[in-house]
Amino acid sequence: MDARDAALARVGTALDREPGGRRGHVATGTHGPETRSHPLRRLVAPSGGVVSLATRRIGRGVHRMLQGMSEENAFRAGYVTIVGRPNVGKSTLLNALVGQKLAAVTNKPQTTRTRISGIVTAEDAQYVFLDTPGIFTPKYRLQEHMVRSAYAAAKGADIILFVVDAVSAPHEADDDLLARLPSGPVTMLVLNKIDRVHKPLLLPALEHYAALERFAEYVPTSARKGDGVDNLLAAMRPHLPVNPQMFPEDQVSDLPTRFFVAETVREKVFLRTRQEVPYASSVVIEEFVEDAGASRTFIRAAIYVERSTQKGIIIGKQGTMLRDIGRDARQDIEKFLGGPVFLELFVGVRDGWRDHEQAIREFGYGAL
Ligand SMILES: Nc1nc2c(ncn2[C@@H]2O[C@H](COP(=O)(O)OP(=O)(O)OP(=O)(O)O)[C@@H](O)[C@H]2O)c(=O)[nH]1
Ligand SMILES: [Mg+2]
Repeated sequence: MDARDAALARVGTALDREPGGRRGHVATGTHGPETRSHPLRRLVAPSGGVVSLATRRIGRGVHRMLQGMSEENAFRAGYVTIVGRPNVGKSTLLNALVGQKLAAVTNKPQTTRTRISGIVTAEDAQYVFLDTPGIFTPKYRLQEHMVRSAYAAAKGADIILFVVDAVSAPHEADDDLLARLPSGPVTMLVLNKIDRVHKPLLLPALEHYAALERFAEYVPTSARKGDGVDNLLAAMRPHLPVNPQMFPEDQVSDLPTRFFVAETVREKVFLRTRQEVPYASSVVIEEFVEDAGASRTFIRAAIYVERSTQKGIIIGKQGTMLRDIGRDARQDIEKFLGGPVFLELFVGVRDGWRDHEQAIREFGYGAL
């Protein structure tokens, strides 16, 4: 069987797998859907900063090897970068894989601006996922940073999940993007949004990708419905390197709580505004105080836009828009933190910040 036939055989298997079905080792132990959907105060690093690699349980994988267990059963851990064009469902997929809302999701392209980590720990593997900004041709400096951060995350990955939208696949722009991705990491095709396509119509797209002989696996998913997500985890495991666990099993990201709070506010701005306004917006957490006595968290956040006309739009008539954004965001933040939140929002203007290196860095988008 040549490489193309082998790829097509895997495509057949991918289509035969029942969406949502559970396969093998991934479905066992601590990693049932029950545990993955728990609310999350335990998930992220403390609000103060990035948590360093944990040492707890490090060495377990090595230990097992020494005990003479086969490679197949050894603990595996590695980095999995999720890449693709804007709006294909990368962030929805990250959230589905982790089992909780981490990344902002909207129907507008270019929602994600930085790498977002999400960690899944199973009995026999730890997956450190990196959601990335959609890759496209950048027009201004912020977009250059976005695209660069996506490529950088792909470069350092053990596995690349190349996500395409089943509705438009196969798409020339996807092929161009694929050609620009590093060829080192194992690359898997994720054909997402299959809930929007009649199943037989997926076959031509899968055949197109099989003919490229580039992918180790082909996994159809509906990230929105959670279909195929467990298949995807199972398909990834053999491609992870044999490694000890890198993060404690209850840690869900290495990003600080503040980051997710800011992203929640930005998501609401994206959802409630149109045209240039969402793209000109950025959110900075100015104050984050956990008041143990009152058992509530006080958060003060600034929404920055580029022009005073945009400021007027975000505030809205008699402040109605800002009030709605604040209410939507507070509800999600309370779910995320698992307790009551007092959220104060204000709006500031930073002229043309998307083209200013210093502002881009201040807003947290210029790490690379
Ligand atoms: N029908 C359907 N819609 C989906 C699915 N996955 C994602 N979407 C929708 O597609 C839109 C974009 O989803 P995102 O997860 O933000 O896409 P993204 O690739 O992260 O986009 P960028 O961050 O802009 O690159 C949202 O409206 C999602 O609800 C899916 O499996 N089925
Ligand atoms: Mg995204």
